[in-house]
Amino acid sequence: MSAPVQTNEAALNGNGVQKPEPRLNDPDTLARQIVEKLTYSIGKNPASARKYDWLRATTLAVRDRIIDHWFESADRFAEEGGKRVCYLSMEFLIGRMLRDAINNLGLTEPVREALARYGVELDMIELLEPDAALGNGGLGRLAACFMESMASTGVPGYGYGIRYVHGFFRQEIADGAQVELPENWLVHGNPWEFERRNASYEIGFGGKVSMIQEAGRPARQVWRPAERVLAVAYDTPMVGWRGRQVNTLRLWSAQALDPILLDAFNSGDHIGALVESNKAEAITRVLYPADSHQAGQELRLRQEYFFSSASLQDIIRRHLEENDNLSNLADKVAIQLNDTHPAVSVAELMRLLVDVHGFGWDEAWTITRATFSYTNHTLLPEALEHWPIHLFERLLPRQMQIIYAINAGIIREAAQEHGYDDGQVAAISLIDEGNGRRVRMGQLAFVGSHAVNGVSALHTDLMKQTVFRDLHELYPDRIQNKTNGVTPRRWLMEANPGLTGLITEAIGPGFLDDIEKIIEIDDLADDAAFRERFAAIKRQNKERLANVIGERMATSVDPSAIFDIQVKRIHEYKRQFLNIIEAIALYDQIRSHPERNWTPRVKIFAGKAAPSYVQAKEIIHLANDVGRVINADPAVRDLLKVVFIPNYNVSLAEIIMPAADLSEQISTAGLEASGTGNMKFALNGALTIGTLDGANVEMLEHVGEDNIFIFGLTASEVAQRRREAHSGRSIIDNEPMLREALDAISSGLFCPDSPSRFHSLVSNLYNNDWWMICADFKAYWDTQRTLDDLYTRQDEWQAKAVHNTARMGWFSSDRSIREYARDIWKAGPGQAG
Ligand code: 26W
Repeated sequence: MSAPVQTNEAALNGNGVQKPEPRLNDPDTLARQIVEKLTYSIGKNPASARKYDWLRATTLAVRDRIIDHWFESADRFAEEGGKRVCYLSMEFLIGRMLRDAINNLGLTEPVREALARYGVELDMIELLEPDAALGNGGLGRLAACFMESMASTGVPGYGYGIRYVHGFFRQEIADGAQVELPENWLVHGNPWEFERRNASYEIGFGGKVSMIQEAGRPARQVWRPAERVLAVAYDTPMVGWRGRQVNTLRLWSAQALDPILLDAFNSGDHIGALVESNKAEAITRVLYPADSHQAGQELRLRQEYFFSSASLQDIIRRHLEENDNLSNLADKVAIQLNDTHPAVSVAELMRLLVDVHGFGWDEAWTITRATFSYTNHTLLPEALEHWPIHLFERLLPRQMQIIYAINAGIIREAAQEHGYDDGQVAAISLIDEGNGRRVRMGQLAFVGSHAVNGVSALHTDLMKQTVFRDLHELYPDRIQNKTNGVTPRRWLMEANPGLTGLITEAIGPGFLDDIEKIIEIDDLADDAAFRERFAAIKRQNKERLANVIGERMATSVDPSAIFDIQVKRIHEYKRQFLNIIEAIALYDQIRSHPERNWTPRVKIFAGKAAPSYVQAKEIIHLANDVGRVINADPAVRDLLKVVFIPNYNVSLAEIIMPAADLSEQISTAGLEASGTGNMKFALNGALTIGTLDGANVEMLEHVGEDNIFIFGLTASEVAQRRREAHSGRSIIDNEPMLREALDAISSGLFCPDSPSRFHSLVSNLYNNDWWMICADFKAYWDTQRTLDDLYTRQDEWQAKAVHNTARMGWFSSDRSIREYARDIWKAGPGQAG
């Protein structure tokens, strides 16, 4: 299992081979080489080439330049040595890559000019690139921002994940309801990736474990899997800012060892001959569309083990190419587990060290813990992974034994050194005995790591008090906080060139290299001329979004209205429902009081619901139904519009973030681990209306309480109400606006064809109000009216918007990565390697 199927052949002696000249970056050379690619790599005559061919040719020409930097990075690492970071993540929500690559290489203008010579517009062709949507939401997008920031801050490393053939589903809205369609990002091939046949590994499943005793060696366990599949690497370069460092994203694809069973085929069983191959390839066929529910299916566990084992085998092989043995593994690599999805790695690394490389248990355990660290991204109980023992045992029998042995060690330590009783032991055990016996992956990741982190200050505190309370007591130094961040290259420079230009003009280009320098525009909030230009750019960005809305949904929205935007996965805890109820209440008020001076508002929603999440899909349906009624009602005179933009993805986010006046971050306090959309919006000058949840708490500290609009229950108040078995009924009875909005929903006003469609959504509020929608309604409503009022005083609003942009530098993922590098990985610039 450990040896690569095809070992790296000894490299042919390349000395004396003349390295190609690095590619030049002037428009002339670029123009020439794009046409070369078009002709000789793609086989298209420039005279008849289509836009898509031009995109491919441009990508290939840009890719050559990336390769130059990629090899430089590798050569530098070979020379200087040091520690690599391996970021193991089931999801990388990268989006499009061309604009990011050329921006980071400083090639945007030369490429634009080169293409213009052939009458080709860069802005047009880049839209044809499919989004790499290998993730669901926040966790996957964070992994993508982190890859970019690792390269930008000079931390050498790899991302390891899965090359899903079908990424996150495409969403259409039919009659108001979500419809899921398969996503097919690889149909036209993927010019960014390189298949690496020499990096392939066997991955086993099932079978038996037996003890063997060889003369002169201690007895050892040998796992004989019943099934084996091949993991094949595909590498994509990840380009850092100014191309200083290019790292590798290595994604694994599953293949059968025998593509076809010839015996079966020859005996006439043509379908059976392909069964093995289909079963193997199924492992990397589709991304699970779940972000808050443990899937519980065997295929998911197979995916997790598949990419964990392949990545570890790859890390070990590379280490042994560069070092004598594995005892110094932790000095040379830091492995970050992005949530528990790769947590089986803890058991797998133990297996590789003990069974395959002959380490004693204790030394292997020391190496393992020193190598791994783990990030938790959610406290929602239904999202915490725990696998039934029988499934785990059947699929991964040796890893199950190892987990038992790790558990025995932890329990022994707790009992002997800390005097734990049975109840306390049950709380820290890796095995949940209460729930049909399950392996708790969070506990496994925790004990197998030297550092465990949450993704915002509040979330980290709550981790210590809730999911990991008992383990935290046992290992009080292990949990630390690393607040999330977003890359300012994609989310400011590329998404908002207008604002980037204005800031550059005002304070010079220094902030491009050190985003915290963006604070230098803070004083310009008092400068009327600057504010006006700032507002004019926002206006242009809103016009661009209004055009997208007009094109995709044939709805017209007025860019002078407040663009009030909530975009993110659809989930009850994120409370899109609260936002829709407020829209209905506002609709009602506008109709009842047409004489008042209403501030025009466009409420914009986008986001996908997990296909099996019934309530989330009802919320989407409601948003669409409400929009249809309100938008068609002449009585509201364009004072209110409600739009749901289908198929939210990274590329759409790049248009939406710069166009927002108001960012909705209204989760039930205590439930949003961090949020990162909140940061993208504020960086682009949106004001936030939000609860004291996740990173909103730290955004408040940075932007100041005058520049953010906080409302609602705090996390501890929510916990208190839940203990008191809070329900919505009495609140609804005493709050006419809320009651009328809910009555309107229940009456079928928005869905006359099926009046009971939303009855269960509403009755949940009366009976239980688990997400505190009723509890927070009034505070939310009042805060929205304050914002209406503020928007009429444009000077004040724009000054606050400037302060938001100016003070968001700290929320760069460069800062997050530097903290991980310094406190957890001990890797990267300035760290002893
Ligand atoms: C097992 C199914 C499953 C899949 C994904 C469960 C849980 C997840 C993720 C942990 C969900 C997720 O994306 N969490 C988000 O992570 C972001 C990055 O840290 C945070 O900003 C969000 O608040 C958090 O919801």
